[in-house]
Amino acid sequence: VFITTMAITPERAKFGPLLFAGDWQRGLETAARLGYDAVEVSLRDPQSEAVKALGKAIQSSGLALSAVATGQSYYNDGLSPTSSDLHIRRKLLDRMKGHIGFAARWGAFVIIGGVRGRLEGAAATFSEQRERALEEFCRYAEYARERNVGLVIEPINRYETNYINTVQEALEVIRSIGAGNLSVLGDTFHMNIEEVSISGALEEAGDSLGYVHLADSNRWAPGQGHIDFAEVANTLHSLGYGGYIGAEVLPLPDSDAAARWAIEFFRNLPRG
Ligand code: LER
Ligand code: MN
Repeated sequence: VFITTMAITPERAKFGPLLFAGDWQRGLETAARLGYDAVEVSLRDPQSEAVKALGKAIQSSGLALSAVATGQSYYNDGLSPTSSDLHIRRKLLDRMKGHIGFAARWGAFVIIGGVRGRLEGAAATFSEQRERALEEFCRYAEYARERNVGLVIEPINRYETNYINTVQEALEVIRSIGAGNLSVLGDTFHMNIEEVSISGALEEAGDSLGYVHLADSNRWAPGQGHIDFAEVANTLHSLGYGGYIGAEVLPLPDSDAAARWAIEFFRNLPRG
């Protein structure tokens, strides 16, 4: 059996697939009422008052915190680990340390997804930008390891970023960094675009699969598009995966319906 979670955010985000954006009280209440085990929160500035209040509310909600998503530091604030500007990389490192500290209170994961940014400018500079990003990931991993926090690297489709698009690439990055607290986040929406086979890619990740986002082909709740989630669930069972499955979906037709459809769908997935 999987552990269910739902992605929400305390702030309006420049990133679509988050439920109850800017209304996290209702997000938490809804997740608890529908019987989710946990919530995943997308945070911008971990030192903000909103995040402090959110932390208290999660603690009293009875829900677990599954993960902290970090992409808003890039989407909203342009902080990227690829940047040649040390000041930007340091500012992002401080943010990531804050996210890791927040996650540590629940033993939650921290996601390295959209926060990677994009390789920009002349193609000749791409490899040094990538190298810089990997060095930053090393710093995050080291800080997280000291706090028993796992980091998950999320392959993201080519229309959103131009590096680490596939599970294969994420595994190579994990191998080259060589930290024991790094694993892969498989998001079915991205995998549907990038991978030859979703199940094949999950199998490739194998023991390095740390976390899963389930969204359908159109990024609506699972069941609203054409991904074969029975096959996905059976593959996860065959891998012995018993971790989180998270609804990271567009708030369509609205957040309430998407949250309800996702948990109902999760409950009806084939059991291992
Ligand atoms: C985040 O989990 C995600 O799936 C990406 O689309 C973020 O850019
Ligand atoms: Mn995702």
